[in-house]
Amino acid sequence: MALRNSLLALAVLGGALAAFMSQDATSETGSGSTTGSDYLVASSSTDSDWRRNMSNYSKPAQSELKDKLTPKQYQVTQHDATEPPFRNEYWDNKHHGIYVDIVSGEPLFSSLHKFESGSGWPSFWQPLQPENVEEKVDDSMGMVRTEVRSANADSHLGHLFNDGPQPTGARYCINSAALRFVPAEELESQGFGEYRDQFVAAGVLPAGSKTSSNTGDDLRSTVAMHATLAGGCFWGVEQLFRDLDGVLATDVGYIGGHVDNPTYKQVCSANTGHAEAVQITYDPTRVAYEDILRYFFKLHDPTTKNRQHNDVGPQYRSAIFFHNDDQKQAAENVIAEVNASGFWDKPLVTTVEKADTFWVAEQDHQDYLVKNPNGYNCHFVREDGAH
Ligand code: MHO
Repeated sequence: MALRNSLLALAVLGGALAAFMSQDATSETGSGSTTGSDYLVASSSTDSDWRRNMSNYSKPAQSELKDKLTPKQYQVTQHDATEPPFRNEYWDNKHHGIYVDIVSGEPLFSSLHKFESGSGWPSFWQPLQPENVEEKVDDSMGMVRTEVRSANADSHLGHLFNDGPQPTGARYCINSAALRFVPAEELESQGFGEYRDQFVAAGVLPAGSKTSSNTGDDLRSTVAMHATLAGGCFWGVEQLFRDLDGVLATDVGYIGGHVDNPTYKQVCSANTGHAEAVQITYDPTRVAYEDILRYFFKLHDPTTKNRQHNDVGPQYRSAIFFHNDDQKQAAENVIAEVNASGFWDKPLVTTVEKADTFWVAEQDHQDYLVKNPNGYNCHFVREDGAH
């Protein structure tokens, strides 16, 4: 993916975000809910149907769009409106999948490039299908910004800034109302099967579907990956991982139990089988999975079974939840390496478990120690095996 920084010069604005939020929010009507039924191109079933749909695409008449889109979708895509921050469908969507244009269905962005910008709008550091995301100078609102529009439907999508994370430094700040989300599991059935391998490579989808002979090896260097680790109270584990070089995003949640959608209270009861865990999204070109694990073994005590300091119970177990065979192998190797090093004076009790559903924890628990700097924290990085 070519770096887009050179194209971003016009978007550089001090306080652009604040100005964007205060000046550009329009009055909104309608619910803004984007469901499959809002999709104006029929769902299809083969691999690259979206390409076929786009090859002779013509945008529906305004009257039809007005009829089929919600008022908010219509205002955003056809009249360049901006929906309010935090009160839109996808700003905090942590599910994996792709985001397509609400009007045409052309693929635009991917959860594999989504990050938490704090802006209240869904934010991506690069487009999924760059030729579908066009840039245009926007000098409205007394500012010079880079507007982004979809190439086929010419929908207004949002704006592009240059204060995003590496590897691109770009921040595509997009209106949820211009998007429809296609869950990773439905890529093939909705005609976007060509993107499946990226989600296999990231450990989100299992390898070996009918259209995927690729294990994802050749894609691993271009997409973000997940590492899911449990090492006691997830507040402190998340806090330390957030700043590790190569980490793009962190989420706390529950994994490895037998109750769907558990609450913090249920997990605390120690009856659900879940561990408090951190799902780390990382850039494998900047940090290796093995190094994430080595750091993990320094920031918690992996020698106490079902316990981390004062916190006792299976929800506080030390565990590595692997997303693919390579991660499983790496976990076993690094555990053997740390045991052999004598860094800890007792053997590691860390379990290696297959990642099942990661249930994202309640909003209060996300970035807890950022919100509560004096909150409970029993995690620190050891330079030697001191307990
Ligand atoms: N002992 C801590 C654990 C918090 S952690 C998020 C407490 O009860 O506050 O489980």
